[in-house]
Amino acid sequence: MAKTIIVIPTYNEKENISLLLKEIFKILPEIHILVVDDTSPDRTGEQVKKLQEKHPNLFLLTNSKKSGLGNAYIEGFKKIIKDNEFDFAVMMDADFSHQPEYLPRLLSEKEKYGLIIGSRYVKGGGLTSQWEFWRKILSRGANLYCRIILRKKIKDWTGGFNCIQIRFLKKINFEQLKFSGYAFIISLKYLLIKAGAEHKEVPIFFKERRGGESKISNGIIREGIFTPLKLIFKKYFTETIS
Ligand SMILES: Nc1nc2c(ncn2[C@@H]2O[C@H](COP(=O)(O)OP(=O)(O)O)[C@@H](O)[C@H]2O)c(=O)[nH]1
Ligand SMILES: [Mg+2]
Repeated sequence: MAKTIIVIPTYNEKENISLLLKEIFKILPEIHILVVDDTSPDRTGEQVKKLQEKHPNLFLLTNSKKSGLGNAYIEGFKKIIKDNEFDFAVMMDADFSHQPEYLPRLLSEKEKYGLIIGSRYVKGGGLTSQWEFWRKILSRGANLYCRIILRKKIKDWTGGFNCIQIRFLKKINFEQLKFSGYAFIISLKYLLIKAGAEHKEVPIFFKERRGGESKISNGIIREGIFTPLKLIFKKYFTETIS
């Protein structure tokens, strides 16, 4: 039977992680979950360990230092590929911005599409009104910019709530994905589609995080701005030179 694992990167999510994990297992009791924690100083990892006693399908991967969201996903994906037990991987934040009740919808056509995107920018989707104006503009602008530069018909490039067929994940060279934040998510979607994954966007409403603080930084925003250009330059040069 096809098996699915949800990968959740965490850094200082002690106010959210236990509640989130319990809620996911309530909705999908058979699901597997891998939390990738960068030794959060608030002891997020300890909470996961405690829940492991009750949930045998809950795994924890611990990195020794904070290395960014992208690195956490890469570590998680490498482990899943090595374990060779799963067919689908879901990417999900720990802060309730990605609501667990959307999981069944996100997973409902997983056999049909290599990449299913939980999308804020398709009909029926939406975004918290609590986001500051600059964050809304940045997100809208970034997505428009990616659509123009990368020329694929995705509306939500930066959204991190996605379901991926692992057979496509196996085709990706993770060395090309050494980014921390939005740049990682944009590049991953781009490379999955280049590897042959068909995509579909399903609407989600993105909520403000429940507890704790965002880790978004100027560096992450800068990286998000330059990476689509790098991707397209790389494509141009490899296609014209080879
Ligand atoms: N392991 C790990 N997780 C991270 C890191 N930075 C952010 N995260 C997690 O990635 C998810 C999204 O981060 P968040 O700060 O909410 O970003 P935002 O939603 O763009 O404000 C959350 O689950 C964070 O805990 C990191 O350096 N390492
Ligand atoms: Mg968040």
